[in-house]
Amino acid sequence: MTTDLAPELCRPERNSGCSLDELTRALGELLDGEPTEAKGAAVADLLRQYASCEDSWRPYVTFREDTYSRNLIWRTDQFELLLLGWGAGHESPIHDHAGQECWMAVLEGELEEVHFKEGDIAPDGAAGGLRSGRVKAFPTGGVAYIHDDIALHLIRPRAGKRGVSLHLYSSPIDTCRKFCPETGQPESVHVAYHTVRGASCDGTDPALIRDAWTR
Ligand code: CSS
Ligand code: FE2
Repeated sequence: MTTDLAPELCRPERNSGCSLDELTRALGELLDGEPTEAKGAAVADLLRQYASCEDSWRPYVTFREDTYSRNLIWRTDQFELLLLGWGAGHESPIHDHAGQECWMAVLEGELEEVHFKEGDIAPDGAAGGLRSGRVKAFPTGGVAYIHDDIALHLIRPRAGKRGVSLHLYSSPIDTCRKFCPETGQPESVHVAYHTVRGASCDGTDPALIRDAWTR
């Protein structure tokens, strides 16, 4: 583990007893071993249950002017649990999920998901544009699932209001592709955290945090 990182950004030795930690423990047990459809359904159930009756996430969410916030709750080699704080008018880029599975539970507000498909690459290598697909709204308590075989997507809060969502990626996503909405041209981007369990890490190299949470 790296030593030059503030202790509050390192993975705690023990779970604190907050019920988000109960959720991460249950998710860890469930996601151990090979992924199956039954496990996927059970993950969605756990997230739905948490979203419908818990607000232990509130101390960990942040909001920013410039973009939606990415707040790390827990990370192992198998999965990553993040809280995202969406301000009114924020929107994610159109992006993929680096071959990983993504579940999103809405904890506050209503979030909209727009699907996209990549067009065929031209013989000269030019991107083939994007075709937009279905648009679906997820109310508080709703759970969405996506994988690259299903679609690319973008996420945004609805109705000029803010929103909060809980994201589970299995495995963690450190780099993904974002797509130009006009041309469909992909670009590889490193993703970063704004906070780790409530402690700001703005300006900290995300690779240091990943190393500190990898055991
Ligand atoms: N994948 C985006 C959020 S939409 S699923 C992210 O992690 O920033
Ligand atoms: Fe996404």
